[in-house]
Amino acid sequence: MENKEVARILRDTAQLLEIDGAQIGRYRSYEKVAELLYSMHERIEEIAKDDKKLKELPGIGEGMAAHIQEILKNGDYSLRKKLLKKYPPGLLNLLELQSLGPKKVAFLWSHFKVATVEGLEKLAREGKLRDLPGFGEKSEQNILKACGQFKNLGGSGRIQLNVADEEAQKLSAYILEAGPAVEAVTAAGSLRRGRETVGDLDLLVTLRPGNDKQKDVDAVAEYILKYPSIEQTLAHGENKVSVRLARGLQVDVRLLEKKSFGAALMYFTGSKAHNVALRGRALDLGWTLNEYALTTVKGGRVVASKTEAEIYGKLKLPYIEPELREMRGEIEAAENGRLPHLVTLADIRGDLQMHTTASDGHNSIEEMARAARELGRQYIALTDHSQALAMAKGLDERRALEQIKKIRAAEQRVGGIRLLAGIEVDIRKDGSLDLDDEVLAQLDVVVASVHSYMNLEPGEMTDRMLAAIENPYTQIIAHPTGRLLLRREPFAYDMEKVFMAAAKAGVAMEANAYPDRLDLSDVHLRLAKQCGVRIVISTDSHSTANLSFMKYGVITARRGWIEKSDVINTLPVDECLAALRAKPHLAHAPKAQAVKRKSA
Ligand code: DGT
Ligand code: CA
Ligand code: CA
Ligand code: ZN
Repeated sequence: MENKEVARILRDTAQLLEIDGAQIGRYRSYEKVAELLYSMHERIEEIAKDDKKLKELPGIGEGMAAHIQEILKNGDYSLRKKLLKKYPPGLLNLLELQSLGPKKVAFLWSHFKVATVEGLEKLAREGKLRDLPGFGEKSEQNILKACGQFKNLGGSGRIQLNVADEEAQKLSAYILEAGPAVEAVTAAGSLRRGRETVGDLDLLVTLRPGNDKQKDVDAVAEYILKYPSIEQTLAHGENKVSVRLARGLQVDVRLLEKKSFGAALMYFTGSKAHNVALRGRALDLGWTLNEYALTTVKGGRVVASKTEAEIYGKLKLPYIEPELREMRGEIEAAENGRLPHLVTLADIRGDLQMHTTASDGHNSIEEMARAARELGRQYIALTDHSQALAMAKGLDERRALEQIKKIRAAEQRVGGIRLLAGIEVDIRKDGSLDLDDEVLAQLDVVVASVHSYMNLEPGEMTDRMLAAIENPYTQIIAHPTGRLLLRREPFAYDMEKVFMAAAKAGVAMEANAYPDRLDLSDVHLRLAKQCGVRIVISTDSHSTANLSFMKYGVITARRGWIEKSDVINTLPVDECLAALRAKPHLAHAPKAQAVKRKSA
């Protein structure tokens, strides 16, 4: 289990205990361990192999160690389950709402038996909260706002793309072991289209032709239902099983014959709107299209069914990549021969944002470099935070200069990969950058981003971004909208105005590949491209493991119709550097004196 998952279970428990009216010390002990796990670099699963080591961690005594072992063994915790029998799980959603702590949630529960966001929203709208002790009109309005945000952020149980992807890979690997009848397992649905969040998984299992088809289907279905992390079987039909996995993820598995694979893949990849358009097109041509085949209306003769390309071909269209199938103009573009040649993971040569132990990363420069080289990257930029992010040990001028030297030295030692000295410099409230020009001038790559004052009025935020772009040292704006998927809304500002300014100044915009961010989003990437902005796809890695997040950035870019030629880090290193905005040359050599004075 991932640290995050264990932490989540402990946090749920802490919150449920608080609702339950437990002693403060009791629930705080769970909360503290959850916090520790969220921030810890080593895997708890590893540590827990030695119970003694586990107990050496701060805040983990005999009892807590046993709880953690139980969670690692069972994937859940008996106390949490017990509390969830007493209180509905919806209460945990209420706790996610900003402006509602466990005390208020407990009160609302005891008073109104309200346990869902919808229920709470209704009470707030009817004005039933304002007169309660400790609430008031203002707090009622805040609750209403928070409910709206929760729903926008997909609080309806959608999960992040990477989690869906990992679960799909695990389950697919399991199904492939079912026996010789199984030929392939393919993910369809929103996961295949690369949506940033996924509602449920749709897997297609293709079976080899055998003597007794239904017997094979039944045997494979039985096998799938034995998958260890299934929490509940939702449906078990003739060619389909639906299950819910631990942590709520729902999966639809469909078993089918190879001959209808193309039609099924097309149908279950969606999107629904894209399918509807294709079906209409088929009808115009005198055919019907369903999940089994494209057939003639009269007589039901099969026209095409084996591959998607064949079916698109019969519909007089070139193959349309899954990421484009959202009814955002892809069919028209396909008709006119104007489909984009989407960027691919293999096109990526470098990675221009990542962190090391110098700020809040978990690995050294050298470890990051070796891991990136292993993945085939030709160059990376090490971009630790600047001083404003004190919590993340951000670099001041003196440390930034030291870091440049360390990066140069590491490049010599590692070999086979170019290491660029970078910074992720904070954009202050007024749009100025958080480090002196003398230092920014010496860095190979200056990435600028917002980490504070995130709730400015749209006008003020627009001005702040424009000011950052105006600064001649800014080369890339990182995670330009600051959103955190399912947790924080994007900043509200005039995107088009900012993109136009960036294009004019030669400032690139980041497609941040970190799966919690995916920022810019697909829609914003497309707008940026239309404004003439160049794109950089970066992982924003905080550990060597994160370097492989690149694929999520690429798939998001593909959904934004981004082509290889739009993406700077598809270029060889020297061309990439040349494509970044040229920084002004300082009139003098950097003044060591000035730098010293500033940091003293
Ligand atoms: P999700 O799960 O909410 O992230 O989104 P999808 O796109 O995976 O949606 P899902 O799981 O409901 O269905 C998977 C695909 O199956 C969907 O993209 C298109 C196809 N599909 C499902 N229901 C219908 C339908 O009623 N009509 C059509 N034309 N296609 C459907
Ligand atoms: Ca789905
Ligand atoms: Ca589905
Ligand atoms: Zn950042």
